[in-house]
Amino acid sequence: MTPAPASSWLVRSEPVAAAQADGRPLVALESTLIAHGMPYPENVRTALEVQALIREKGAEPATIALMDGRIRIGLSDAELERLARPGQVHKASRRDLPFVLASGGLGATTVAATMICAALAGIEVFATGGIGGVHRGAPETFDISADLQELARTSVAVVCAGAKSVLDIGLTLEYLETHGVPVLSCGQDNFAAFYTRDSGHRADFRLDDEAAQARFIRTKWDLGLAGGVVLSVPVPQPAAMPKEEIDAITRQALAEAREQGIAGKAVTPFLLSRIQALTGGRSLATNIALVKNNAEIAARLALALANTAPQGGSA
Ligand code: PSU
Ligand code: MN
Repeated sequence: MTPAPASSWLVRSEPVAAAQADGRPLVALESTLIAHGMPYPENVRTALEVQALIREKGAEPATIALMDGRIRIGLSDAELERLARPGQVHKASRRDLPFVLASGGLGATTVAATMICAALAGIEVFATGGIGGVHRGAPETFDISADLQELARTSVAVVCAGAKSVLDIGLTLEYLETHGVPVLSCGQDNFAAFYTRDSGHRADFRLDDEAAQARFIRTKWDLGLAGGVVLSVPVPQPAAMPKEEIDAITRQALAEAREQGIAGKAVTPFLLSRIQALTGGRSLATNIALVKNNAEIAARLALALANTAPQGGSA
């Protein structure tokens, strides 16, 4: 049997379909950070605010999730609410996509799965909070997020506040280098560390303005170098957390995860919620601030990319 085209699994919301028909730039948004990264109701409030910020900048937001056996590109407010309420929502990465779609369940897409769906829908730019990465202790646990392999193969630019310090950021950057994924930084030389601005590791290339970022990305894809690009944006200064405090809390959350035998895809949501509890909600405020900031930068990049024709070398 001839398989159905992958695009037949997609259902676009009306605003997304209209934006694509008019050739307006889009920014994809993930849903795992809504369903598994933040508590209700801050999660749905943030998701709505992020969408509004992208619209203000002249791009169209496309929040991606799995519903009723279809990949949904763009959600109504009621659908966002459904995803955000505590309940049975699958955390869906590349591995989980067929299960959630075939069973018709409700699925929140990770960075990896959102990249897959965005690429299928023809969306080049995606804004999130932080990417998954190589976990501390990975040499024993083999816990390396599928986000990194996805960045190696799927051509979407991912705007993020770096990777959380619960991860081994040095090894995460090594892994990305091995797989040919460029890490751009905006506004500073170093890769960001999510709750704090500076991971202590240099990004590969610093490109502060969106026209330069767009030229870089267009050149990569024009060359046939498939795969993603990471654009690291540090959390705005007033919202950043003190490094010593977040480091101590991270160590405690990691120890609790180990003691309780948390493994597999439960690790990241567990650590996030423990850090939120241990900081008395202050890490949540930081998380919200950085996601909003990333959305604005992503909207600017989407507009710039839409105006960046294929580069070509000089003859
Ligand atoms: N980082 C965050 N918040 C999140 C996540 C990452 O700051 O909610 C989510 C993203 O969806 C990311 C996923 O793709 O966690 C990574 O999970 P894992 O480590 O299981 O691949
Ligand atoms: Mn993992």
